[in-house]
Amino acid sequence: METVKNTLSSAQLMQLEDKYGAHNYHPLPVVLAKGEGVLVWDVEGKKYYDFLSAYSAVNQGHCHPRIIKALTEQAQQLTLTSRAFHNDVLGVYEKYVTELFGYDKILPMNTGVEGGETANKLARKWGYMKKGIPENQAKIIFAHGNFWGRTLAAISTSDDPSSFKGFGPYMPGYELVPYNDIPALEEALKDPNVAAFMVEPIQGEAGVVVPDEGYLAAVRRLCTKYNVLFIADEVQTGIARTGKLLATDYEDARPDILVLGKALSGGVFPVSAALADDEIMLCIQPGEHGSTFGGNPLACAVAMAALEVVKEEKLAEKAFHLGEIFRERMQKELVEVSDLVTLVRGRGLLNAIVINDSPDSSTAWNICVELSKNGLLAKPTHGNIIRFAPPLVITEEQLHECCDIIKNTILNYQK
Ligand code: IF1
Repeated sequence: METVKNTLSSAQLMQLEDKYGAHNYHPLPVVLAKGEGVLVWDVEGKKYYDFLSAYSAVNQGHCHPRIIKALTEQAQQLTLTSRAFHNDVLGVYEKYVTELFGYDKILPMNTGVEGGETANKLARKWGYMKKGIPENQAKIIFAHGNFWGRTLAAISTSDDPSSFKGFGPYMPGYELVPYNDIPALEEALKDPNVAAFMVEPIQGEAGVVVPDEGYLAAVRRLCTKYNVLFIADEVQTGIARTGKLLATDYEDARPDILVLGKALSGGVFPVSAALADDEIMLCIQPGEHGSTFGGNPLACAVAMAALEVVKEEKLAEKAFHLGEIFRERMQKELVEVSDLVTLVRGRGLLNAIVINDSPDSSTAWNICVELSKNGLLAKPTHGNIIRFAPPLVITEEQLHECCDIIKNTILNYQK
């Protein structure tokens, strides 16, 4: 059956969204109709480099043929059984993923925040069953500036009013410490009721905040010292985005619970997971956690293909190398030249520039509108920070072309 070809204009489609859709986003005025690799096209056929990658879910590039093939083949075979029964894909996927990341077991879910919620439940259960924390007294520590999703638990750990304001009351049992502050973390972990510390190896939403060298290793050491679980939220930093398979691979910092999402499926299907060893994972007994779609055959087939692409196309190595080129060019051609850009920071192909204006100014937004006119899509985070995260399949030549677009757009920008 032919797919219905859209005949509406961008303006008409934006009007439909405005009239019939919740206003829970403020997108750039661009209506996309096609994606392939690092490129996307709008309804009128204008081409863009995608420098957001759906918030690092499309690391493998839009509509990667290998992943789409896995999707379409499995979709004609079996898509969903629920976990009331076994299926012929789940066990194969579980073996593949646990061996790839080096854990005993995986608990498959769908969205990133469900992966985080699963990690929180595992940590609490482990706290009661293994650490001896009194019932309902377990605490989980988070860092200021954290973002792990939009559920009531996730916003209960947030210190960003745009995430939590107006949605109370909040989930108890959470405490915050400053990010990248080891003494403050050690002080918090001394509390015997602390079950876990959950942290992003690089804070994405906070504006690609990279901690000091050694921070992750110190987190690992302190969690071991105080018998606290180290939960790494690698939903955005994982799957080769920062130049290693995992951002925690940069240091001796193996998490006790690893949370994955986004590019685990290459952006083709919602797939997330929590991985842990038996001592933690087996604290959840049958019937104590799950989800209708968690671990469905379609998700498993897509995720295995998505991970194969990461390995075979050496996307982590590419991200590492191209990220160095990107930051060097931004440093030399923008930071050292224009007073509009104060710094560039990031690892691999997860980078951001900080605009020299107040967080509530519209400068970063306006620059992103100009960038879109010049054929490159990016979006500000936290007002004055612009994140640049292209699909990891971008070529060196394309990266240089995009650096030219970014440089010229910003140097020609008039406030
Ligand atoms: C939105 C932000 C990014 C995440 C980390 C878990 C999740 C996310 C580190 C939850 C999700 C998304 C959510 C999306 C925009 C985007 C985002 F700006 F919101 F914060 F990437 F930085 N851990 N991040 O970044 O995964 O449940 O969404 O699958 O909510 O606007 P999810």
